[in-house]
Amino acid sequence: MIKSALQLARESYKPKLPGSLNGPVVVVEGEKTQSIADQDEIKKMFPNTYGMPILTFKPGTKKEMPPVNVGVILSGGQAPGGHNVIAGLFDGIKAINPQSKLYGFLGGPSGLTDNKYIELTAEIVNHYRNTGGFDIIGSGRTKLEKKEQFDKGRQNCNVLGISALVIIGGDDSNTNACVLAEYYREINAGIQVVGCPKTIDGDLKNEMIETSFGFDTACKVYSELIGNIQRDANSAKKYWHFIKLMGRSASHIGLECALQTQPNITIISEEVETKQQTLDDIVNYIAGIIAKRSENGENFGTVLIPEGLIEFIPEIKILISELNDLMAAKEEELSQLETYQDKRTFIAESLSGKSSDVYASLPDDIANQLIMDRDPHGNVQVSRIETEKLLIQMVEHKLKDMRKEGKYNGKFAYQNHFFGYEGRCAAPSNFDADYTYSLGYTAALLIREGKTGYMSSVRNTTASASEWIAGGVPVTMMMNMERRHGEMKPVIQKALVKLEGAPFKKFASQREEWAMKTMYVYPGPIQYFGPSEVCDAPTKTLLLEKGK
Ligand code: FBP
Repeated sequence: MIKSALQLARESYKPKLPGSLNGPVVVVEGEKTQSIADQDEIKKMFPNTYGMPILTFKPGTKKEMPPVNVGVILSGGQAPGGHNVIAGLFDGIKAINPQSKLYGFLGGPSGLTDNKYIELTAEIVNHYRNTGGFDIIGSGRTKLEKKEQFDKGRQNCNVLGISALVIIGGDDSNTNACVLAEYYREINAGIQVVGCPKTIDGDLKNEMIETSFGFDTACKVYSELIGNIQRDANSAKKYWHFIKLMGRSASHIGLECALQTQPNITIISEEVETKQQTLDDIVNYIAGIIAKRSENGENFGTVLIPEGLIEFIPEIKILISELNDLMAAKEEELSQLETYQDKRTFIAESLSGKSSDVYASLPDDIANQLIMDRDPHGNVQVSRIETEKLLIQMVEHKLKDMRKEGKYNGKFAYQNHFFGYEGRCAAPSNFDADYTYSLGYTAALLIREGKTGYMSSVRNTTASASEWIAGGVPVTMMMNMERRHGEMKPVIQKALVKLEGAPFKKFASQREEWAMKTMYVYPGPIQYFGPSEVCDAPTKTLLLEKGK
């Protein structure tokens, strides 16, 4: 592989570890825990892993330990820093005993059940330190949830002498990791399971998990791009740029990018849902700002749109839920219809009156995108729905009407963009490089202590790395019961944007000014070498959440 000069320079970067991990450590057990809600039900479902204490590590004396064989799995969407979790884990288990081995299951969770793996040697791991991507072993979205899969996984681990698995994933993958941990405990399989919080979407976080890895880098990449577009918009003064940003459900990415770049308009899905705003309300809001800016001769601007928005608009949320049920119930019939038009007609006839009207009102592209296959977790693949184009079309219509009524006299020319895949495999920022290496190293320590059903956790991340606190959080602590595919299930609660939280409040207090005045910020590219205030700063979201 030919490496760029930056990659070569980056290879020698030594990620920082929490101060307490720079030498031998002992584990400290905190208070017993309980789930955030539905305690009785969750306790009953996880009799072996419920209620365990929060763990931290403090300096101690070195223990002689036998070697340990560990398997690692990357699950779900790519997020910058995955390779460093593996590097930290590798270094951590070698520190336990140099004879320890790390196996990487290939292509995501299916690698475990299909017995597809490689041994991750020092040579391989060194090649990937501080790089973006998940290509070291690949990732996948197969769900690990059935007993047969668990049993196959156990057999495959037994052959390799694997006594611990580290699953690097988002809320769904970590929920499944916890179910696996519980099952292996119940049957005395002798395999521990430890999770790591990953997702660029930033929606796997809580009191004990300050942020998911990858969010920092991805937001910095998108903010650089948004800043560049804003500078172009402010130079040419002729386009409105509609920019859709990844984030399957939560709008954390959109909010963070707004805080970093101060665009004219940002839609936050959680606000749309709370205020029960319709598609028309959103269109009127955008068109209103466009018209007002045009009065000052400013026929340009930026609009940030979270990719999950479509599922938060009340009438479309109901439509999607009906579509999900309908597509599951009529799978056979639908598969026999060849064209989208046939499928569309069939669906429109089968929906309830209100949803049928909403579906009929959508442009063909969007109507077709809404009936594309769901992902393995049953979710609509929002990255394939062109919400930004839908809004452009509707805003254009609205402006035409406003012009007829004498309420608009500007020029409306637009460009559309979607930023998602551009950021997911970027070289991790220093924050993500350090954070992920620390998460991997901490996972190795949890394994050394015989722990299972825990998520690796590194806290106090707005302080300098030497003050970070490494430990483990029982996954059951983050769970509640939610309806999934018609059934109540124990799941890790997804962290959506809180309207009463400091990041949203800060944004809400400034958005009107950003809308009318052109106050763009141009963050520029991620810096890896240079002054700490330029290279190491965490996201604004994290700083605001920590009161900084
Ligand atoms: P994870 O939750 O698995 O980390 O993935 C998040 C994400 O990047 C979303 O932002 C996006 O909607 C989705 O993955 C895209 O999925 P795919 O990679 O399957 O196209």
